[in-house]
Amino acid sequence: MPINKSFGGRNRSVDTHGGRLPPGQSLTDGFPVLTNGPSPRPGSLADWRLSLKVGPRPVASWSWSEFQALPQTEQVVDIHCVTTWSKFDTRWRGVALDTLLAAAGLQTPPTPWVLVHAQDGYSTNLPLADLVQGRAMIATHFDDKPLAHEHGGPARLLVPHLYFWKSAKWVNGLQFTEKNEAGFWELRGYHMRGDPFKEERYG
Ligand SMILES: Nc1nc2c(c(=O)[nH]1)N[C@H]1C(S)=C(S)[C@@H](COP(=O)(O)O)O[C@H]1N2
Ligand SMILES: [Mo]
Repeated sequence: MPINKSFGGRNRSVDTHGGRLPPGQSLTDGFPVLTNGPSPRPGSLADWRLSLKVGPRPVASWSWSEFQALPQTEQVVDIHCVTTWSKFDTRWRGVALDTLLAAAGLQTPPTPWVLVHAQDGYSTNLPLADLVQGRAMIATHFDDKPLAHEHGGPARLLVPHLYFWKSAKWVNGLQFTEKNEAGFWELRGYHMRGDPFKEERYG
C-alpha cells in the first residue's frame, strides 16, 4: 500500500471503495430493519392491492395475481440509509416502475411528482424522474426469496440511488401530485430528494 490513508487524521481513514461508498456512510453486512412505529399486521395476499392515482382520481389498480403477471426485472444494487449504513450488492426482483406505468397506460406522465403510500400510513415523495428509466421497482423478492415482512413484504418500493427512506415498505399506492408534496420524513425535516452522494440528508 503506497499511502497510509489514516496518516492525515481520522476523516482520511475512510475507505470510499473507489467512490462507491457515499460520504458519511459505513458498510454493513447485515440488513438492519428500520420502521417508524409498528409494522402493519401481515395480511393475506388475497387482500393485497396496489393502486395508482392521479391526484384523487384512481387510474389503475392491481391484485396480487395481476401484479405477478406483469413482466419482472432483477437488479443488484447498493443501498444507503440516512442513519449511515450502506449495503453493497443487494439483489432484488420485482416490477419496474416503467412497466407499471405502461400497464396503466401512463406513458405520458400526468405530473412530474409522485407521493408513494404504504399500509402503515407511511409516505414519501419523489420526482417521477427518479422512478423511471429502470431506476426503481416495486420489489417482491430479495436474494430470490419472497421479501420478508419486516423489510416491507410482500412488496416495497426500491429506489436504490436515493437514501433508503424513499424506498417505502408495504407499498399500496402511487399518487401523481401537481406539486412536490412532502411525505412522512420529508415533513419532519428530511430532504425532498435525498441523494446520498450529495449528502442530501436534511432539507
Ligand atoms: N412503510 C414504511 N416504509 C419505510 C419505513 C417505514 O417506517 N414505513 N421506513 C423507511 C426508512 S427510514 C428506511 S431506512 C427503510 C428501511 O428499510 P429496511 O427496514 O428494509 O432496512 O425503509 C423505509 N421505508
Ligand atoms: Mo432510514
